Amino acid sequence: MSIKLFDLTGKTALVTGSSRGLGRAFAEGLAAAGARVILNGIDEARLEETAASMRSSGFDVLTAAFDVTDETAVISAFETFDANGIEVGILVNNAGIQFRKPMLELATSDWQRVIDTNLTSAFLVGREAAKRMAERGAGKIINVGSLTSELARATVAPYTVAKGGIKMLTKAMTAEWAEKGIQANAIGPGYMITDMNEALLANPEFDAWVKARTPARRWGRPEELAGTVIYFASAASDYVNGQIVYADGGMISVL
Ligand code: GCO
Repeated sequence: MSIKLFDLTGKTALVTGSSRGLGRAFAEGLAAAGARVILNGIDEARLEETAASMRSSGFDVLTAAFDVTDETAVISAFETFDANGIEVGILVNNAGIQFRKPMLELATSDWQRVIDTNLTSAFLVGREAAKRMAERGAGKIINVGSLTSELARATVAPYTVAKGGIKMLTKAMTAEWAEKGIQANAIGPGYMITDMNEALLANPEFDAWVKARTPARRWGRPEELAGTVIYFASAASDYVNGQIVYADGGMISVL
């Protein structure tokens, strides 16, 4: 008997911020498990480029360009899904930006921009998805946290606060939506090899610190997160709610 627990055939997954980086890795993992994936971002050209690449791998890919921080745009996007008979059964709230500056020098506008993109967007998109999931009595929401959901690092305060909020938003979603058949959980990636971390990877001291501070003694590769997102998107996690799983080489578990 082949295990169907992790099979996403017949499911549609929306992954926000998925034209590159972790979002693209999540989309590719879900597609490989059988899901139709909807790529999201604000750069239509980049979205189409990623979609074409994934389709050449045989994946079923749609694109939806909208700004996840714009409530009107989010509502309109889901109305378009409705009009086209597209049921988002899996949502990965991945969209996020990084902005590194000490708080004493941080402009409020930069603080707000990070909070809006990394946290409020998860509420805006999550609310629209959950309205429809609740009607169907089923849904999977996977929020993307961070090591900074638990621990702070100097110069990334708004990112840290947003990611801490992602952890608690996941629990708030559980408190209100688990009874509606929606499982909300989170993934906490460690230090991953992505464009967002390019400056850190290029910094020999920071690179050495990550390798010394991580029990696995290396940075993570985005594709190494696919298994966790498939787990949370599949029937294998139907009785799992409000959890955050750290895929971080062990960093969060040691001093
Ligand atoms: C930073 C990094 C981190 C990692 C990740 C760790 O500046 O410290 O960008 O935020 O990207 O979030 O989990």
